[in-house]
Amino acid sequence: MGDSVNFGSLHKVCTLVVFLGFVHLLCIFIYYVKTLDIQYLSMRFQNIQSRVQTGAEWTATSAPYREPDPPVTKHSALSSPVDNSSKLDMCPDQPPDLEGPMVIEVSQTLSLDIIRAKNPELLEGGRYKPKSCISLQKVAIIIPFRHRDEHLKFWLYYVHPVLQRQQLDYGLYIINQDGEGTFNRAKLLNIGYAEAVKEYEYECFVFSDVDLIPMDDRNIYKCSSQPRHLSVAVDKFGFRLPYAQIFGGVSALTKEQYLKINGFSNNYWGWGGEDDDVYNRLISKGMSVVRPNSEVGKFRMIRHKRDENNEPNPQRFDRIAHTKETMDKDGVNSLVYQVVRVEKDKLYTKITVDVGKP
Ligand code: UD2
Ligand code: MN
Repeated sequence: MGDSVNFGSLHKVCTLVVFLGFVHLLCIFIYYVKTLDIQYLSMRFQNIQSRVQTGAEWTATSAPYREPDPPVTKHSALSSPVDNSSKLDMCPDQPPDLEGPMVIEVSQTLSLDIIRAKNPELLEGGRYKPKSCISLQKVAIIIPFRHRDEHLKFWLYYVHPVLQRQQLDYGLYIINQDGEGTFNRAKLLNIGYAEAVKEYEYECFVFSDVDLIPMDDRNIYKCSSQPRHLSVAVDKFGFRLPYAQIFGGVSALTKEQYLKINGFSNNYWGWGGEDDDVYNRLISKGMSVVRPNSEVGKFRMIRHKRDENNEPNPQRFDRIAHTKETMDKDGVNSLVYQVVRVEKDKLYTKITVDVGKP
């Protein structure tokens, strides 16, 4: 009897041991599956993060943004022995070679040859893309221009190396107004957009005055989920925002953001107002403006006098008051211009255009 009791308890103990062993194996299996999931999820999460950084996150009303391919697909399905780019990973959100604050001197004499020599990796037309990774964004930089060759040299000298350190896939477009008629900055910017999209699948457009040089390379020339104003602390304005709604200087819009506001007005002739009109457009379409902090957003404006044929536009206040009523008819959908000349240099694509008259 005693033996049979012992045997019974031994049987129970054995069953328990086998059961615990089974539970143990089950736990290991579940943990393993979960680990796989976590790795997969973290990969997805990194993608989502880079989409947020690239401005890919957007409201439900906008057109779908091209999501970067996950790295796994790139290695397996797309790799080929000749095409190295397919083996590359996406560039990191924080480019590794940034230097932070920079000293900007605008007193030395520069030649375009010196600047070309300093930027050996630039391709014809002021194009660049990093060799070691796939850029998070394809960016067209657009500069409205006329008779500011000295300023342009400083811009090229300082900003090209910054854009390369920022690991952008970019192209530089100088939109030069032909003739001596009244200057039209915003129309030149629209032309820059229209010409750039003909050349490459740009996703982001950075519109910059020729005289603004960033003083900190952490201010990345890229787009965000909302329109970005980059030149937040300009020396000329005592390194602070002159007013909260300012959108002039350097600003960045995704293609979707730009098209949503019908681009910029073509009807601001002469100095002023066109930047406030853009701000009105953004707000009226439910967007808001994002900015870097005033340390990262520091800029030097090269000193200059008011140019000839760019006198303050007396109509500007009246026009800004009616942005909402006019914007759907006045913009990239009503843009008319003539290309006079296209010059491809290693440092830039310069497009000389006839913008017409007021
Ligand atoms: C402010 C704005 C600028 C624009 C302008 C009003 C800032 C930092 N800047 O600059 O974005 O809204 O007011 O129109 O808020 N340009 C030429 N040749 C010319 C005239 C102009 O190339 O003959 C180009 C050049 O890129 C220049 C830009 O247009 O940087 C703006 O003109 P500006 O520098 O005379 O205007 P500013 O400094 O008052
Ligand atoms: Mn200026």
